[in-house]
Parts: sequence; structure tokens; C-alpha cells
Amino acid sequence: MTEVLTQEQVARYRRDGYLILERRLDAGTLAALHAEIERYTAKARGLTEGTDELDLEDSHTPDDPRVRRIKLPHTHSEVVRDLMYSDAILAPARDLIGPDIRLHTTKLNMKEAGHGAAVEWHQDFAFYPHTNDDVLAIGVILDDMTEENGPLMVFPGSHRGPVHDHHADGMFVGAMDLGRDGYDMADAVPLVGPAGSISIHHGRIVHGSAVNTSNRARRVLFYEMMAADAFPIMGSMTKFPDIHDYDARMLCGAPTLTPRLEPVPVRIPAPHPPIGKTIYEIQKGAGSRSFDTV
Ligand SMILES: O=C(O)CCC(=O)C(=O)O
Repeated sequence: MTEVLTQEQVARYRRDGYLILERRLDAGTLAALHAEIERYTAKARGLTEGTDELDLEDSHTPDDPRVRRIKLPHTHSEVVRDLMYSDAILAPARDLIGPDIRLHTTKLNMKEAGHGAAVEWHQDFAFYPHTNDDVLAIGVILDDMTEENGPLMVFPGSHRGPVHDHHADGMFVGAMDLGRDGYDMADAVPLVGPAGSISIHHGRIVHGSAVNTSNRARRVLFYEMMAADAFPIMGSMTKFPDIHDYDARMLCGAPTLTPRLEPVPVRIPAPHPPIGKTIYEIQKGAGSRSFDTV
């Protein structure tokens, strides 16, 4: 029995590693999220460097503020936090990874018109390997996401393959070398859909996105989560101080002290740059790039 997904959607997710659920957010919630973005971007004016809340584009200046990411928005935005606990987010997640779910992290990637930064190809599971791969990211699509404005792109089925090398010069850089790993960009699928839609991608799927050179913003709010019995493996780029913190991350269902060990491929993301750097900064260490920079 599922709550919101059809058996066909569940089967498709297992096969392809992603889903798009169109128009899942009501207009009021979408408007409230847009208002939150306005509130945060206003805070960027005058800043000379990023803050705990805001990650800034390389081209940001105090007079021409450019926010690249709102960091951990569930910790400072009630709107984002309320949505995180809602069935709009959790019901499809439960249909895919079961009733007991912990939060991994949240982020709102901005990709403003004309300059929003690219994210190089990677697998989330390379950043945070776990004892099983019931790990996924739900993306709340806040602007119409089309092929033009830097949509998230995935390689269907790649979540069933290896965890690829994300190192360069002996350091974890959070980016793959597509050519070396046998992928052809032409096989990537853009995840498109109208504002208010939801994307879901598997933690092991290879994904990335290009610079937004269009004249329309592309903002996506990501909720990343895992089954309660998926425990992090050494070197994970997300640090959980203790079991109390870990259990405080329960989004629904019951916590456990018994990790489920599955024969999933794992690479240790170490040594890695200092914790707290965003993916945009970490990926600057990559030896080759698939996307332009701004
Ligand atoms: O915003 C995007 O297009 C990519 C998001 C992503 O993969 C990430 O932030 O890890």
C-alpha cells in the first residue's frame, strides 16, 4: 500500500532513480516560499562575504547582491520547516523509503537569471555514504524549471551503478569526471516541471546542472533524507555530533539503534576540505569541469 505514489511511479523510481510529481504545492505555500526568498535576498545587500544563512555567488558585490544558496533554511525559516513536516514532502518519501525517516539536510539553491551557478556532476551518496541507500532528495521546484534555466539533470539508472571517484589530487572534490566514468552528456535527462512541482532523486543517481544563462530564475528547495536505519559511514561530509542530534532529525516514524547493512557500493569521501564549505566551493578543486563558470 502506498500513500500518494502509484505502483507504476514506485517501479519507475526503482528503475530510473528519479520522479517528477507535477503541481504538488498549493498557491499559498508557493507564494510564502517566494516571500521567504525575498526576505533572505534583501539581507545580502551590503554583505562582503557569506553568512551562516547565505552562500554568495563569486560575482556578488555588496551593491549587486547575488545569493547562490540559502543554507539549512529549515533552521531559520518557519515556512520551510513547516513544509518539511507536511505530507506534500513526506508522503512520497514514505512510499519510497518506508515510514521511518530522518532529515539529512536542507538547502535552497537559487540559480538566479543570467548567472546562477552550475553544479558539477556528482552523486550525493559520494558525499555521505550510508549503511544502505534508502537515501533521497526531494526538490521543491519554485520557478518553472525548463531546459533553458539550468534544470537539474540526471542520468537515468545510474543509481544502480557504482559510486564514482569524486577525488582529484588525493582530495575529495565532490565532482566526477564524466568522460572517464563512461557517461555521455547527451544521455542526461533534464527534470522539468512547472513551479510547485516536486522532483525526487535517489542518493546514488549521477546529477548536475548548468549555469542559468536564461532570463528566468530557477530556484529549488531541497530536502535530503534517509531511512532511519541508514547510518553514516566514516568520512561522511555531514557530521552528526551524537545520537541525540541524530534522533532529533526524525521527520516521521521511529528511530532505531540497529543500522540496516546492505551490500551497497561505497567510497570514503576523505580526505576532504573543511566542513561547512558548500558544494560550489568544494567542486572548485575538480581537475576538469563539464559546465561553464560565471
Ligand atoms: O541545484 C542544482 O541544480 C543541483 C543541486 C545539487 O545537486 C546539490 O546541491 O548537491
